[in-house]
Amino acid sequence: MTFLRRTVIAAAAAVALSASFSALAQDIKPRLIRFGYGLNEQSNQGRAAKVFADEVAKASGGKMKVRAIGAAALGPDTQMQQALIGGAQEMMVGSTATLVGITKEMALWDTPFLINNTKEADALLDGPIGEKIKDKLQDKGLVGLVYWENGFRNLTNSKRPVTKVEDLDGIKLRVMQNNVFLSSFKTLGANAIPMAFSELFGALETKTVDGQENPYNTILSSKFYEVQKYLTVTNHVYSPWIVLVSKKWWDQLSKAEQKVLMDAAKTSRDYERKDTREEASKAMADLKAKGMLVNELAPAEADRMRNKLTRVYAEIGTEVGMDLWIATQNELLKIRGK
Ligand code: TK8
Repeated sequence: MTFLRRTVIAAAAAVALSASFSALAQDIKPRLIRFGYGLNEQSNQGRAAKVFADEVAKASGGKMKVRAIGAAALGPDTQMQQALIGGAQEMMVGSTATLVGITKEMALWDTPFLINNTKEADALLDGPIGEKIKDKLQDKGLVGLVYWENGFRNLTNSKRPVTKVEDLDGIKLRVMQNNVFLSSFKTLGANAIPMAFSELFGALETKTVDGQENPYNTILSSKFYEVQKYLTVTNHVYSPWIVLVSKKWWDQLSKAEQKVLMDAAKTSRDYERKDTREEASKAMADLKAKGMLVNELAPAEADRMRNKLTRVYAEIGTEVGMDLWIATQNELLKIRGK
């Protein structure tokens, strides 16, 4: 190849490259993205929201600005979901459990003892079942980007140590605003009371409720140890969070802008799961140091709980549809076989 020919090719390549860069740059407009969440800034949710905001800024050359707004300052999950559907807010992250009223298939994630460990959680959520459920949101005006980890839920209360299901009798227990949770804990004998997360600390403090259930991370970051004496390690359900976008707004974005958000969501997901798991692995010792009395639910007692919940399993199957229910069991067998 002659020198001239090589120079011409190199120049042409440079022009093509810069053309595609500027096309990309034109495709990214200044955007303000209000990203709401329920926990405080010091929580795993808050830290990951910041990672998401930083990634979006970096990838868009500072044009797309994420304002991460925590502590339910934009309202509890259910209110933010409606704001997204209406187009009054762009993004949020929250519990899948509060979405069941909008997309009933989300109830799958509320199934007690469905997922045994984080490896199963990642494979199920990021695999075909998780995708399928996420896609159902589109008809309802929401776009689900990725699942973050809320985590395995444990039980706290201010009354007594819970070592067997009978100990739940009459305990006023806050549950998420969701029929599966309500039904599960009623079946186990608690006086289950649905309530938004944003009201929970106050309700525990004034003894409007005696207890609640959430992953270690949240018990720590929301300072529930200040108002709860007993922690029972039940791991009764794995809870995901889901990063949501208003579909009304998403549909106005260019492909390049959508890609910025999707890539940043994936980066934040990977960061968030790692951070959450690290924090959770140390949290029990932290909570003991804060004065909580911790006991682990014996496997035989967990089995007794599971047996009591047979009716609830049937209810979830009906709610999410038998096809999805069976496909999930099969997918889990596949994951476990690996
Ligand atoms: C935070 C909630 C929370 C959830 C709950 O907004 O409500 O108990 O576990 O993480 O989504």
